[in-house]
Amino acid sequence: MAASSSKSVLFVCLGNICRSPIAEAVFRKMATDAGVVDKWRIDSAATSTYEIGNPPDHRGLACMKRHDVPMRHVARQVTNDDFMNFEFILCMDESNMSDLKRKGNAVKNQRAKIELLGTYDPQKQLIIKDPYYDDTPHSLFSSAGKR
Ligand code: 6LJ
Repeated sequence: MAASSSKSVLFVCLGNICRSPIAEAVFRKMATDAGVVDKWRIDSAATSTYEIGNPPDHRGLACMKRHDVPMRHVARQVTNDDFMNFEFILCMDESNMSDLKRKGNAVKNQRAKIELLGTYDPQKQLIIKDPYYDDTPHSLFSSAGKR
């Protein structure tokens, strides 16, 4: 199947080590469980250069392990081609959104529909906040309940 006709989604956050690799891993698991993973191109990327080449954050890796969701990824930045090659670019917060809109405007033949991942949340939790500096029992990466 030609890349342009298959279904494709790119998850994007600031550094591509916390939120977007988790979204990618969970989406891939759901597609796998639904038997449609071969129909999809699924990837994630960063708006920034901060963590290029790095693996996912250890807190997210631990969380995915607890939930039996495989996650392996190497952080990369979004490219001009991403805006032509992906159907959907799903990001986490308004800062990601404005960065992506600005980058996308510099690309001719943009195909991607840029949206907040939170718009697909049935409970409409629209913004998925940057957890980088979080280490409280209420954070996404809470280690409470680990033992
Ligand atoms: C340029 C200045 C910033 C963050 C993150 C924050 C900070 C991150 C990070 C998310 C994923 C040189 C690089 C910010 C990966 C790394 C530390 C600063 C990096 C920021 C502001 C509020 C909340 C979180 N910036 N790395 N340096 N998020």
